[in-house]
Amino acid sequence: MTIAIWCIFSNAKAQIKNPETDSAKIYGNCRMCKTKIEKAGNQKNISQVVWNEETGIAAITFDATKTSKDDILKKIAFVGYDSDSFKATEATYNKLPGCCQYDRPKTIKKNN
Ligand SMILES: [Cu+2]
Repeated sequence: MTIAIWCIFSNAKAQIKNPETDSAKIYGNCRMCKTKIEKAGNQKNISQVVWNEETGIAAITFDATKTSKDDILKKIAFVGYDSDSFKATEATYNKLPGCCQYDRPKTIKKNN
């Protein structure tokens, strides 16, 4: 299992041209979140996302001529996961399974 994942990872990475690497905080809880976050962010030969379930930090490798970190984070927000740059809609978040409904970052600062 571990070896299989490693192979997929190293293959995809090897095929990304003009690779740029970055990292981003993505909010999520569990292994299922990890699968969905990575599935949303990965594009063959274009981008590779590896999300750390414990830290919530995603390592992002991408072909800078074809996509950007923002594009990737947008795709991840689209399936329900907030990052520091993009927020999932309330409706998308509410559709996540209970175990995946992470504590959302508080971004709206209210002026009292
Ligand atoms: Cu989850």
